[in-house]
Amino acid sequence: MSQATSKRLSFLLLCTLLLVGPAQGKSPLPAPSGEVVLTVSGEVGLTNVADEAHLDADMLAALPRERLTTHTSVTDGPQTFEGFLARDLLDALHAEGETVTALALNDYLAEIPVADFERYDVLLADTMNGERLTRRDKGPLWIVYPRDDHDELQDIRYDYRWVWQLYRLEVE
Ligand SMILES: Nc1nc2c(c(=O)[nH]1)N[C@H]1C(S)=C(S)[C@@H](COP(=O)(O)O)O[C@H]1N2
Ligand SMILES: [Mo]
Repeated sequence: MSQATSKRLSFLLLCTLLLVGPAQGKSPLPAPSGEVVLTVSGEVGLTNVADEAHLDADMLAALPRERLTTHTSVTDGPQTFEGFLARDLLDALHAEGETVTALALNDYLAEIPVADFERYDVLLADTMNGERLTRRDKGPLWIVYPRDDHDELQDIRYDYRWVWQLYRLEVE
C-alpha cells in the first residue's frame, strides 16, 4: 500500500472514529501513542486527555495534507510550506468558537479570529522547503497565512498571527 493510500485510510479511520464516537458516548479520539505535538483545549467537541485533545505526529499526519508557497516577513524570497489547514483541524475536533489563542514554546501568544481560518487557507505547517520544522527553528508547527494570494494579508495586523513554535491552541 502506498504511503498516500495508507495516509488516506488512516484519515478515513479518524473520520469514522470522530463520527461514530460521540453517538456511542465513548471517548472518540484515541489516546496519543507518540510524543504530543499539539494540544487543543477549550470549546473542543472531541477530547482524549481530560477535556483537551492531545495530538501526536501520526494523528496530525492523518489530516489532509496541504502545500502553500508564500513570502513571509522573516525569510528572504518565497518558501514552500506543507502541513494541514487550521480549518480542517478545528472541523475534525468539532471545535467551535470565535477566537483561537495560539501559544508558542517561547511563551509568545496571539489571539486569532476563527473567521481567518474560514476566509483563508491558513496552514499549520510542519515542513518548510521539504525540511521538517524543528523546535529550534520555528517548529513543531508554524501558522502560515497565504500572504501572496491576498493583498490584505500583507500587513502587520496579520504578521503577529504567524505564530511559530506553536504547541497549543485554546478555542473560545
Ligand atoms: N513563537 C513566536 N511567534 C511569533 C513571534 C514570536 O515572538 N514568537 N512574533 C510574532 C510577530 S509580533 C510578528 S510581527 C511575526 C514576525 O516576527 P519578527 O518580525 O519579530 O521576526 O511573527 C510572529 N510570531
Ligand atoms: Mo510583530
